[in-house]
Amino acid sequence: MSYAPKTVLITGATAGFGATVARRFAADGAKLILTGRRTERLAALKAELKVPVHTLAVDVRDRAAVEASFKALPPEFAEIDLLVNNAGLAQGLDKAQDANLDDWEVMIDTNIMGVLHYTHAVLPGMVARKRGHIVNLGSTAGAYAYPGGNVYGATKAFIRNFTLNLRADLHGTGVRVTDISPGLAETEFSMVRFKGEAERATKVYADCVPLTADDIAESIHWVSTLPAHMNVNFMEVMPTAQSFQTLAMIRDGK
Ligand code: NDP
Ligand code: 8X3
Repeated sequence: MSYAPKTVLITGATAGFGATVARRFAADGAKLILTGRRTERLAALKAELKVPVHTLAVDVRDRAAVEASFKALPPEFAEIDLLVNNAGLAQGLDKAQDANLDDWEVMIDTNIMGVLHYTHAVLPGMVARKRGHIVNLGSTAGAYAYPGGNVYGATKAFIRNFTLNLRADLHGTGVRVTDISPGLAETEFSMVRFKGEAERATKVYADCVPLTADDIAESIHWVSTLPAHMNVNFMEVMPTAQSFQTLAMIRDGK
């Protein structure tokens, strides 16, 4: 028998995967808690969706704000069945030796600390209720190194390892945990990575068929609606057009 989470919290619901996951669970009639920094987009999504929506205009990096927003949850939204730790970003594609330390800090604070802030906030309730599910957005970048991936890839490797460690700690509680690791998917991701350089961002998806936000929303929906006895630990999804290259070698000094 399949399972339907009744209350779903999605971080980073103002764009890309997060907005699409919100629409997917709204189609099921779930109550939604949606977060992001762009308040006008949160308001527009709330107006669009025909289900109860509670918005939290919170920066995931701000531990105190995340904690306060949980304490202030209206009672009808307090019992969270599914947390989708989606908010995240890459900043820059420079090699480590040329990279900006501020960019590294933003990626670590968002992709690692943001996930920890939300995970820490939902776990006590999920464990007490003996049900719940945390879906973390990893990335193929966490498994396969590429030039310029450096800290972004390392934050996603953290997600993979943290997800498995959560599984170990949550043994016997009934709480499920999943790492969904997409490959190349067309969202606002590259616009953010390249700090608004539209031409550069568009080239990332040119002349190929990348994943879409819908593809990943369907994947997240599938793992989150499986019967309670099934836990997908890790799911890696690539566009068919994407695969692997060989290891690099310097030959004759070139
Ligand atoms: P988008 O840029 O389209 O969306 C990112 C979302 O994260 C936005 O809603 C943004 O909201 C939110 N966000 C970013 N920083 C913060 C912050 N400090 N506080 C709160 N919210 C924040 O990217 P995607 O949808 O593509 O990415 C979603 C996740 O998927 C990320 O974790 C990304 O690393 C991962 N991923 C993406 C892939 C891709 O190719 N697109 C592939 C693999 C993984 P706002 O700006 O309003 O705060
Ligand atoms: C995003 C996918 O390949 O741009 O996580 O790093 S990639």
